[in-house]
Amino acid sequence: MSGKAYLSVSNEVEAALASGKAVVALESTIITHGMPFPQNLDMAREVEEVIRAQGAVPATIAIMDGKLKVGVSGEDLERLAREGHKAAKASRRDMAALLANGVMAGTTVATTMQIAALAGIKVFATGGIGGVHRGAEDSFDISADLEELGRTPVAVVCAGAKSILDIAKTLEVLETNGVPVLGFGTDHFPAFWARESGFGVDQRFDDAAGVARMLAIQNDLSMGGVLIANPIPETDAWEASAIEGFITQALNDADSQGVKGKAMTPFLLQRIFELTGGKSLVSNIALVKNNARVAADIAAALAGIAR
Ligand code: PSU
Ligand code: MN
Repeated sequence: MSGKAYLSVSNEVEAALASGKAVVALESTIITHGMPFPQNLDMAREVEEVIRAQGAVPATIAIMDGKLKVGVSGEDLERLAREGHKAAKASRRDMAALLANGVMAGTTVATTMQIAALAGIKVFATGGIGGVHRGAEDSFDISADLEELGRTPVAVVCAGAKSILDIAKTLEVLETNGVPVLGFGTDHFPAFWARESGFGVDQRFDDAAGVARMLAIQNDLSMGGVLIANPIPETDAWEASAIEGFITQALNDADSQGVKGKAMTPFLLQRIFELTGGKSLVSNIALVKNNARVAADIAAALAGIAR
């Protein structure tokens, strides 16, 4: 049996793929572990709306009912949102066990990329990717997202990496793994809530058509994933210095509570949400919607390139 046998693709996504229409994959760990209920459900619905408004088809991806679901129904979206942290967080290594046991799981960037590739989806929008954690020289905590980006041919539109991570080391590992880091309308690699991280990107593209040309060539060269860094809109952005104190506090709290491994990123996000009085979440939702819009435009441009 091939991996495709575990896919459950919605009729809408299947029809879009069959006719060569633009499709944008969306992850679900951001729903189950990245945001509290009910804002997570509102976000998931709004992001799908943004993609539809651009004329593309959204394909939210999750592991549910023993299937790799591509394009979850409104009902399933609500199940995921309500399940929250009680759902599993599916990284690449967890997939087979979760399918075998029929466990509901949000899919991380790594797992969503794998499933999108299985389904034939080339463009994926999210908020921020996982990366090399601060102190990784001791903890060895490096997200599987970085390895997946190196091997799986899906373009991931994100707002860079959060400074809960070590951004310098994250960019180094991306280079080692052969992942192109493109700036969408920027020369700066963004830091999620902040538009600049102090680091640059490899190449800048100012429109979706340019990115689509690059992706077509990447595909011809049989290369892996591409990271497209799209900064948070100005109106929702924070100064890096304004958020740094909250990040430091959250990291200290994680340390004193002994938080480790896959619980780390969700813990830090929740703690920063609390410390900012919910304001980090408003920005988080704004940047995901902005990424969805750009991803839809890139998917449409890619669909328009005659192959
Ligand atoms: N960053 C966010 N929100 C998220 C995540 C990261 O701002 O929800 C999620 C993504 O699904 C990402 C995962 O792939 O966390 C990375 O987790 P880890 O660091 O355990 O690999
Ligand atoms: Mn980790």
